[in-house]
Amino acid sequence: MTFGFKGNKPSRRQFLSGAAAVGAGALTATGAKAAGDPLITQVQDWASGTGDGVDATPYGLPIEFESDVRRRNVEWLTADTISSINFTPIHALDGTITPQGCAFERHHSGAIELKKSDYRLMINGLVDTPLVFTYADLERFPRENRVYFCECAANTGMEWAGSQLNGAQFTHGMIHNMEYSGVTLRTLLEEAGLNAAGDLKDKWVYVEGADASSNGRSIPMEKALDDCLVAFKANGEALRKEHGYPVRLVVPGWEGNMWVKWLRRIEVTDQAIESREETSKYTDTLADGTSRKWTWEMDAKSVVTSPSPQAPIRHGHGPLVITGLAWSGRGAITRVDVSKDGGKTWETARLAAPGEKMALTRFYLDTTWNGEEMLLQSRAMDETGYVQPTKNELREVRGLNSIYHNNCIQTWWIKEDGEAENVEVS
Ligand SMILES: Nc1nc2c(c(=O)[nH]1)N[C@H]1C(S)=C(S)[C@@H](COP(=O)(O)O)O[C@H]1N2
Ligand SMILES: [Mo]
Repeated sequence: MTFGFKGNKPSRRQFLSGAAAVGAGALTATGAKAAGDPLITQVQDWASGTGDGVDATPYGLPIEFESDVRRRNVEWLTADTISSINFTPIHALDGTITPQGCAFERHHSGAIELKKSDYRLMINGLVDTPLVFTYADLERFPRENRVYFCECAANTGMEWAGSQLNGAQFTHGMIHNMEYSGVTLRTLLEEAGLNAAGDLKDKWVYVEGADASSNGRSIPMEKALDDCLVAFKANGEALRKEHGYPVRLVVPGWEGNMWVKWLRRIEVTDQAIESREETSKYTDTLADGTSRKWTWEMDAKSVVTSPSPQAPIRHGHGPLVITGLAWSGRGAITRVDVSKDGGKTWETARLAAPGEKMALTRFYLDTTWNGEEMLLQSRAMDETGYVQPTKNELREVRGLNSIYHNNCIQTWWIKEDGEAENVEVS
């Protein structure tokens, strides 16, 4: 059986006519043939006996054939794995939700093991009543469910000076997108009472984690009261240890560093703390040597996840699905364009679903490929009218000293044999 694709618009009739269409010169994507294929004509092992019973895997893992779909790190990036990062295999995923088991991790002092029964969350500082919550206390506040991406500000940071890492997992995989269940930060702050803080306009909250690094960050009160979540579930189940079990902070659209894991303390203050993580780190040195700081929002960005260096075209000529992800820390993605010629011409991609605020959006370009080389790019636009910049546009404003907040357009060179390589077209 062969899909009877003609051009790039398979109709239901063509699917039904199947193998018959092959003779009519339809594009054959795979090597499967109806006649004499033992996978069709012979009884296979898996049909000759029974499979596993229901209790073989009380908690399921991916099937062995998918064992390549996993987090990976880049060994030379950091001195050890305790203060390091690994990357989500975005080249192999589809849809928008990142399974926890392969969602990137970033730790400053390793992933700690903290039992729910040992968990305490303190709110102190300029509040009416300092409070300490247990895990069980948190479960008694009204809960919300929301899907957000979390992107490390260093995502794509290695690509500033030129193309470097060969794979979407490594260039763009410091991101995950999950459905969080938790209590709004506003609910907890109001429980402690904010009258003591006076005018909230110039107030801050300082949040820190229970790990040795504490990863403390200052967040303006306006954001804290707007959409931050104190989350204890992701994609329906408990957070994994590496993502902050049992409780992490979710700071929609803002750099991953502020998403404090193993959240232990929230202090209301009248100024920013100017902690390590918001001064010597997570600031951007400009060409004149000064630094940008308080660069909280993640600008609109996108990447083609397939085809890409780790997901080359293996199926020969004919129908090709180009797909990727787009996101913006400033709201919803409204449009994604795809270029096959390094940005000279653009086609508007199909969004799998209308963009959601501060969440990943999946895009598709259903097209035809006949072995021609492509310089594949994608360009995201968000509801503020912002358009994802080219590398040169970004360098003009930011110089060459930056690491963080690189949201430039990415290029994959697709070769005649379908292999792909990270190249720079700026
Ligand atoms: N307590 C604590 N929170 C932390 C960190 C940390 O090391 N300790 N790393 C931060 C950084 S830099 C990022 S990018 C995100 C990563 O979240 P993840 O490990 O769930 O992907 O967590 C942030 N929260
Ligand atoms: Mo980060």
